[in-house]
Amino acid sequence: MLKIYHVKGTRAVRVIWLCEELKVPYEVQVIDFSPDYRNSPEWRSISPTGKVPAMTDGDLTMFESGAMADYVYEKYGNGELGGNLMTADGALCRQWCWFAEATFARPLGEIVNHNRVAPSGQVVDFVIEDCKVRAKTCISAIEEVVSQSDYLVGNTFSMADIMNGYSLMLADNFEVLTEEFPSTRAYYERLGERPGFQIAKDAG
Ligand SMILES: N[C@@H](CCC(=O)N[C@@H](CS)C(=O)NCC(=O)O)C(=O)O
Repeated sequence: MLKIYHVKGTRAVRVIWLCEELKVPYEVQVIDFSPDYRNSPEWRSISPTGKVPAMTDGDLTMFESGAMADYVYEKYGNGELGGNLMTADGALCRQWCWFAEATFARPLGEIVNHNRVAPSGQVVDFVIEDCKVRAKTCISAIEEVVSQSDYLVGNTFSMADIMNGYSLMLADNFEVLTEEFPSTRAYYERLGERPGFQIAKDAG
């Protein structure tokens, strides 16, 4: 069975949510998020940079939430929620999946990291503001699409919505998902009604 190493609110939400949508059995192993544990040889043997999430499936051990989602989809998805990469819809789905982590989550993660590593009193407002501007550019890209369709790839819910739903959750937490983006807010609320997202957000 899939084992998803998790800490509440981390990118493991994506993988748990996908498993819920696809009805793939999984177990959640909550780990200690302290720097000490994440630097330990035990955790580094599973996740070499000490980050969360990670996942095992039998002898296979993986890190990177997007790769885990791809694996779950390819192995257990029966073509649901991702389509065929060699079709336009399948290609756009992968485009939005990569966008969610490589482009959209990046400035949001930098806000977390900067707040965490800057010595007390030395958080640089400009850095935070710049990250917020970059995140808003990403939300504008989403806004353009979801003002015309229910989901990121037409009107069919897909893995792209799971990957970006988590990034929007971070954006909402950082108050970057503002009233400037009414269609994205409505889209995010639509995603929030899905039981799989609720279960994944509450897990851990
Ligand atoms: N690209 C990685 C990012 C993993 C990541 O940054 N995870 C965060 C939690 S959501 C983390 O472990 N942060 C602690 C750190 O960076 O030291 C993925 O998608 O899995």
